[in-house]
Amino acid sequence: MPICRRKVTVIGAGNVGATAAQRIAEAGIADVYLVDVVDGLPQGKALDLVEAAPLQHHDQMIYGTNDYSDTTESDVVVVTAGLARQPGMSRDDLLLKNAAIVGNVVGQAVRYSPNAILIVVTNPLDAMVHVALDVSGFPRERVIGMAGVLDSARFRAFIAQDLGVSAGDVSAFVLGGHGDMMVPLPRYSTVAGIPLPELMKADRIDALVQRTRTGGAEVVALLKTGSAFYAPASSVLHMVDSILNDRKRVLPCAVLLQGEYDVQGLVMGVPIVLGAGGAERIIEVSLTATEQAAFKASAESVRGLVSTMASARS
Ligand code: TXD
Repeated sequence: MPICRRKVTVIGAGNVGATAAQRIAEAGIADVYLVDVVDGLPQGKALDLVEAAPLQHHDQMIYGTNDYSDTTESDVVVVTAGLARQPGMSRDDLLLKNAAIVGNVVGQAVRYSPNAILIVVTNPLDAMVHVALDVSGFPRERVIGMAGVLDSARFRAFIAQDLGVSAGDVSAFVLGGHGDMMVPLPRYSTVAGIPLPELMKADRIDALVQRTRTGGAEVVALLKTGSAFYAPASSVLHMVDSILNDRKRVLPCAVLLQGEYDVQGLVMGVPIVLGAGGAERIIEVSLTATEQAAFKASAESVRGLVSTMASARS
């Protein structure tokens, strides 16, 4: 496999971060710097991944560190650091705790990599993209949230299973904020170019849409401890690959809207062209009145989180 010495930093060596590091190194697209606040954790996981390299046939380096100066001049920084919700912790508690963590790690990372593209993964996703935008001072093109790639992969997987067709032939379209408020759009979802409503009855589509909305919770309920990480890590790989190889893939990602979709100053999931410049273009599609209403409701839930963070600061 060809070797590539571009540099990707992954902050947070937990389930998503370590698995994303593995995927990126094994894809042969960059060396990976894994960072965590816990001493030994990123070093141990990096060492384990390095020891797998001869068997996985790649020559990428994976370094573990607690020191951001090692991450100097990263091309891409992926932020997965944060806490999961603990018993007794409200969503707002998680919001404020993770806002503090994301603010801290982004501040340190951008000091050493002022030209990097940031991919934010930590939940609540859309709100954490706002924190990363504020702290980094980066233009919106270089601060991008990962959620839509995962949500649409889930929708694709469910459609493929239901129809008994290859998931690779299914293309799905999901807009809006991450979580329950996401807006899957069946009429823009296709199987080998055939619109989904041609292939599936409305009630079946509705069931898959609902399953997609609660896709994260379904995994959490089964695992009992922790949340999904294989598909989230694959989603991160897709985004990193599109950036590093300037593929200009059209992917649903969370970016700051400045008038697009009639939304001003809020981070929302929309289709973008993702290339070497980051979010190079936002693609606007026409929405029906119902879809527009669902998108607005999703935007309002993000606005609520942003104002909770603002009141906590003042
Ligand atoms: O679609 C999406 N965006 C998501 C988001 C899909 C899956 C997971 N999603 C969220 O990602 C999840 O709700 C969490 O907020 C993050 C990370 O999930 P993960 O499952 O990887 O959590 P872990 O395994 O608990 O790992 C978090 C790591 C852990 O090793 C901590 O020690 C570390 O984050 N951490 C820190 N690292 C560096 N610096 C600081 N301050 C720090 N605090 C915690």
